[in-house]
Amino acid sequence: MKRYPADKIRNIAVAGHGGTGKTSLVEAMLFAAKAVDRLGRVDDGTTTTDFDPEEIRRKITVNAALAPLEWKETKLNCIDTPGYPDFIGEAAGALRAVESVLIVVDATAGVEVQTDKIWKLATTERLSQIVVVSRMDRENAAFPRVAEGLAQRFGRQVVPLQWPIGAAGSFTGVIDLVMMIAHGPSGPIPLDSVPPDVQAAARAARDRLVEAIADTDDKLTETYLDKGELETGEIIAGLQGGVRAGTLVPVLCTAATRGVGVAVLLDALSQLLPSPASRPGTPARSAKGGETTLPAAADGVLAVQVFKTMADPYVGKLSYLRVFSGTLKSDSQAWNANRGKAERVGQLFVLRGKHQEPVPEIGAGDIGAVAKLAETGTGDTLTDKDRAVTLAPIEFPKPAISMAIEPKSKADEDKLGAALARLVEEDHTLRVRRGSEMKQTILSGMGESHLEIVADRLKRKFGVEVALSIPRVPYRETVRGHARVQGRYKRQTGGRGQYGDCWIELDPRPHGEGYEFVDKIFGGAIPRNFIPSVEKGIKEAMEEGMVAGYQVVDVKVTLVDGSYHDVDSSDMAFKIAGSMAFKKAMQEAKPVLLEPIANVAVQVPEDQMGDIIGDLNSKRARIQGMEPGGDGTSVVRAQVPMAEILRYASDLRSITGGRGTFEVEFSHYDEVPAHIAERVIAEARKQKEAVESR
Ligand SMILES: Nc1nc2c(ncn2[C@@H]2O[C@H](COP(=O)(O)OP(=O)(O)OP(=O)(O)O)[C@@H](O)[C@H]2O)c(=O)[nH]1
Ligand SMILES: [Mg+2]
Repeated sequence: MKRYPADKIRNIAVAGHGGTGKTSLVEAMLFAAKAVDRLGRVDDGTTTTDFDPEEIRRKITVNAALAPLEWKETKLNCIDTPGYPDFIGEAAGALRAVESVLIVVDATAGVEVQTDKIWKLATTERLSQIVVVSRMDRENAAFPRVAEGLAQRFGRQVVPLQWPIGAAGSFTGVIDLVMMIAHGPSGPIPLDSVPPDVQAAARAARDRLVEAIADTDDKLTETYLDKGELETGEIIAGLQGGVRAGTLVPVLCTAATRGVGVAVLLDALSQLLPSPASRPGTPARSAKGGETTLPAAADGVLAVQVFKTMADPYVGKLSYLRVFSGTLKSDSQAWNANRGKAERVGQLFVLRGKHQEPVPEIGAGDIGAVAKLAETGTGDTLTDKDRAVTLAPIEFPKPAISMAIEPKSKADEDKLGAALARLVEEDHTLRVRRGSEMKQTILSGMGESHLEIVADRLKRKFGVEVALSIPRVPYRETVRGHARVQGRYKRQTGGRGQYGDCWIELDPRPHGEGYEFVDKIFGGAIPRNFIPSVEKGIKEAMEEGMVAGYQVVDVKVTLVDGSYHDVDSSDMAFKIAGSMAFKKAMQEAKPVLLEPIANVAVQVPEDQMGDIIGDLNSKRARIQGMEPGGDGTSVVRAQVPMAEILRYASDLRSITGGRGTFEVEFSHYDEVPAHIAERVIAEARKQKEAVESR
């Protein structure tokens, strides 16, 4: 592929709700532009952008993938993104690399949950938008209804640029409302050949389009009010200006798998969307501390951002990058401004799906890839060392769900840590944490499918087999009462014996105040050098717990008395005595189980509030308040036992159809109600027996 200057490039993320036909549309665009010579199909696993085995098996997009194509003197760098919420992090990365988003909306379903989310992201990132109503050939496809729904949801500036000829099985083409030209299956057809009712609908839609264009600009408004019409030249210029400024969002329609409307869509993308050169420039921070704006100039300071990293056990890692300014050359040196390290840049590629085409350089405004960067991760800036700049970091959504991950064998265990480290590097919505208390490795991600895919990847890419399970709750134990007991350890049969003896008192301390040890030994009832041994024994017993094997917290232990033997007493004997005393004291001092309580904030559409509160109540929640969350949503705050919300991401998704979001943070420990404690204790006993019988 030849090199295009910045003003001939359009960078476009294709985004939208899951299953709306994004991948099929990208494939159809590649085919129409002759970038591929056969039209792949999602259902056959043969598309360019869903090339990963996980995508082929599930028939959904999991990874953002590149699909550059050439169309009438311009290069369109399309990025196919996943629609399922578990993989929205991929869309977040892709949106950073582009000026525009093509939002795909299904012709039967209309605006859906993920449409809203992408719309918000696109608006925050100030991207130009075009909507395409997809799958127009399906039963019940209804362009007018979907277009009206879009305008109601997002405003009147979201307006049809085309009118469909027919719908469902008889969808055969589109009328371009600017030129009033009909496009049939194989090129322009006379407008008169279109049924009269379609012509009439198209004329009415044209009036709305012209009005919306006039609205975007004071001068156009004046002309329109004067003449009651705009000239074609004014309409086109107004359209371009409005789309570039984000004040106008044209709506088009396609049936990608049949190739209807695809060429006209490509025309619109190349004519209406901004080029990197037409944007005001990219904000960056210079090494000296000042803010600058970088125009997309090939001879400017180098500013390249990695927006996606793919771990590959054989090729090493592959970094997807966007050049914002300057020119990145193959086999060169660059400076990683985030890590303050030099980076060797190897062979650069233009990437289409998994197909790599080596190129000598990638210029400002363009997108490409490079393998085996040693120092650079997603979000990092590569720049010139002596004029270093840093681009704003990419914000990824926070993980919503956690699972415990366990290797299936010893061999798996040895490889797991390194493999996880690689996957975390490629996926910024994934976190790994070693839970010290429960001795489990905890994997956090966007949803259950996300974590299942991580498990698949571990196996396929790194040969590591793992099992996922709900994490164990870190219960704790404490006491409510007082006890005074003796712990005495005595072995005196032949040879040198063992003798240790102590008296302790055990008392509760307020929640969260921890453990306290008080030494009240006077007159040498226990020699000073053995007192640390007694405490060591107590602390070890505390780790093991007494009620259900959980760590004991918030207790005060007072060492009050004891006795020793001149020859037989030892560190070991006093440690055992301490441990015996503590276990006995726990039993006598009314032991109880504590559980972690979380502060939870759930944001949902107002009309779903009742369902959410009902569900929270069934989870032993204490509702603390409600407040408006903006945009027709409410936020409910509650304190909920951690044990009840381990699968809340899935519960919330099924109650709200994906409209709800939530945040959880640890608050404090509280006593487990008796009937639930019984269950936890029984469960712990069962597990202990299972371990012992192994
Ligand atoms: N009838 C019809 N079906 C289509 C069309 N485009 C896509 N489909 C089908 O819709 C389903 C989903 O298509 P995809 O292209 O995978 O949708 P997607 O938006 O990429 O899905 P995700 O990436 O998983 O969000 C597949 O079964 C496609 O064959 C179309 O124009 N007409
Ligand atoms: Mg897809």
